Amino acid sequence: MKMRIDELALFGGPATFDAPLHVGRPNIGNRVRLMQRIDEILDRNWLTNNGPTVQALERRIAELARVGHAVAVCNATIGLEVAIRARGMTGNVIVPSFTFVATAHALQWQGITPIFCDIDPRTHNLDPARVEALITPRVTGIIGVHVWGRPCAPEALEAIAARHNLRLLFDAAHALACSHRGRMIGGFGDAEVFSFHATKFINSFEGGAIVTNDGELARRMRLMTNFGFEGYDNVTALGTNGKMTEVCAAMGLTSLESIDDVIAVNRRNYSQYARELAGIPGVRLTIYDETEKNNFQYVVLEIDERAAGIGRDVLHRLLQAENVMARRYFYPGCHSMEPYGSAYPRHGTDVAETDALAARVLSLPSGLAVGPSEVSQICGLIRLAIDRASEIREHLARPASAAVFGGDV
Ligand code: T4K
Repeated sequence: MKMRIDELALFGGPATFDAPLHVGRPNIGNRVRLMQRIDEILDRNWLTNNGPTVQALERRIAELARVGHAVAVCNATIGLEVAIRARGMTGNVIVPSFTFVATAHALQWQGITPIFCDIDPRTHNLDPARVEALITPRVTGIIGVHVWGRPCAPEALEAIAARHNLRLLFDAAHALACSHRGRMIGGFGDAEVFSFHATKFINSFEGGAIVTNDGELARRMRLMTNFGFEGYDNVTALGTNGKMTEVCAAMGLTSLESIDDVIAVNRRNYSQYARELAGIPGVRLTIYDETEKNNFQYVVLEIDERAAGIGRDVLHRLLQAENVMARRYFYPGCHSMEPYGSAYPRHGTDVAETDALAARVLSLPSGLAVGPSEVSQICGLIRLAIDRASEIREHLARPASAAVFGGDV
């Protein structure tokens, strides 16, 4: 454990970890089982197009999310695009700016303008009061995002959508196996979309699922993911290719068999981070409601520069130099990314909470690739950095240190 700041890699010391410790390292399930499934797929010679492995995954996801229907897709971005189109969203749609850019792109890709709404800094999610204030005659829907798997005010958004006759979808990319007031995420709004990207706690290499309790909507979304084909030679609707392959479904099913183990490890890592970071000034760990189901996939800090003595960006660079590849999820807000920053420059004016949060957050590594020793060392580095913040600032102010540091903080 490093004790002095001249031992920090930022100032020329050796990195704490020999290899990069990533955020979102894939959790690999039972390899033997995965290979068996892949063998079965090859033996069947049925590789995609609603094969039996995809159907099994869909049943498993519907069961887990306690919904009537699950439509597997090749990734959550396509899943969002399909749900948006199937639900008939047009014109303007209200979304948070504090999200992965896919939420906004899924709209803009289809010529729908995302109206960026600010968040509640306590939940990191859309602030329902602000959503209502943004409704105009051009707004046809709302997409809430359950950021970090924490529910995005589902009842409040459902009430707003009902009051104004708006469509309501949830980007549930982070929220598989999470609950809200005892109900599983998946059954809120018109439909919800999970991601099984490699970096998600359950993965199918790439993939996702749209879930809903609306059978007719599910039927249309399924058609859309397969070019609109309703039987051979019969195209009945505009569609795309959003299908999940059998190999991806095999990975998804195998990954789901380890779900309890992955959640247990995530939870253990999260609790250790909470214990070992407790009391460090200016460092706050985003909390989960322990009375609900959580997947604990994201370990997110908020750094208050005034209290900590150093800002999030200095801490980020300091950790990266140690091979702790912490990430600034989600920075910057979508409103300042392209094409949004140029196309809708004024949309950035009412998202002050988003900008402030995006400047404070730092995601730390967790998952099966991270154990107690790594968590301890990461917490030790954060504690050292903040205990010695004024010396670090002084060091960084020196021209030689700025050169080692890269000079862009
Ligand atoms: N909505 C929300 C709220 C989302 O967070 C996402 C995805 C979506 C929608 C869209 O879902 P998908 O269409 O992807 O199903 C990553 C993921 O690519 C993205 O899926 C995820 N959110 C987002 C939060 O994180 P990047 O651009 O930061 O990925 P990248 O390549 O930097 O990888 C992240 C980390 O994971 C790195 O530190 C390295 C590590 N990694 C990554 C891969 C792919 C591995 O160790 N192994 C791997 O195979 O977006």
